[in-house]
Amino acid sequence: MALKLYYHPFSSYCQKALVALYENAVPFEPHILAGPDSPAFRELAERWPMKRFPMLVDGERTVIEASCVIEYVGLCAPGPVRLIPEDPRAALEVRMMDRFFDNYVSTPQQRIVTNALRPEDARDPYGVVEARNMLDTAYAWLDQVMAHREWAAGEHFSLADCGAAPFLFYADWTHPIGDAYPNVSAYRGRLLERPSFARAVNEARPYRKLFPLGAPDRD
Ligand SMILES: N[C@@H](CCC(=O)N[C@@H](CS)C(=O)NCC(=O)O)C(=O)O
Repeated sequence: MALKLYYHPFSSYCQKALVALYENAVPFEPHILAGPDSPAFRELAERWPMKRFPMLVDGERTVIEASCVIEYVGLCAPGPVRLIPEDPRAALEVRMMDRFFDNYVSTPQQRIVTNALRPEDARDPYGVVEARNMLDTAYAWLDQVMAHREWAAGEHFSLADCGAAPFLFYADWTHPIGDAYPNVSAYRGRLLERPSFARAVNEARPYRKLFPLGAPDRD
């Protein structure tokens, strides 16, 4: 039975899962979340009341959270690119970097974007300042880590890079990395050249007008 992925091509967490699927050419049935009235969205809401995506369905089993979707795909459709190393200590480094990108790059980036989508009188400028400070701290920390690494957890592309790719992509649009963090910029460039992520970026191109801060004319 085919794996069903409920997703939107422009969503960063969905791209995280897509990169993993594309890395190993895992076949799946696409269920595009084309707005809250679409059949795919209704099914998402039935299976997962938080209505967050991506969501993977394998027969009776529902898998939520992009990291868990990637772990699940690695178990049920393992391919040549092993996204979570077999060695538990190496796997811990991968999961630690995966948490870093979710919590300290994606979370503040989404906070800034969500704020821009709110009505003017419900905005939270202090929250945006906090989010921008967190991104600066994250970039500075990551710049030191990436000084000696090709990929987030070392020499092999992993789960952590699946999330880093879309999160740094959109973080740079939201709060530019600039020249201050050359190792982060170079890493973002390597991620953009990775065929799995390049494919996800291309598939999302038609939706750039949805970016509330205005998508820059690059990438
Ligand atoms: N912790 C979730 C986060 C998923 C998430 O926030 N997805 C966004 C799209 S990038 C979403 O569902 N947004 C819709 C909403 O917030 O209602 C994961 O790791 O998958």
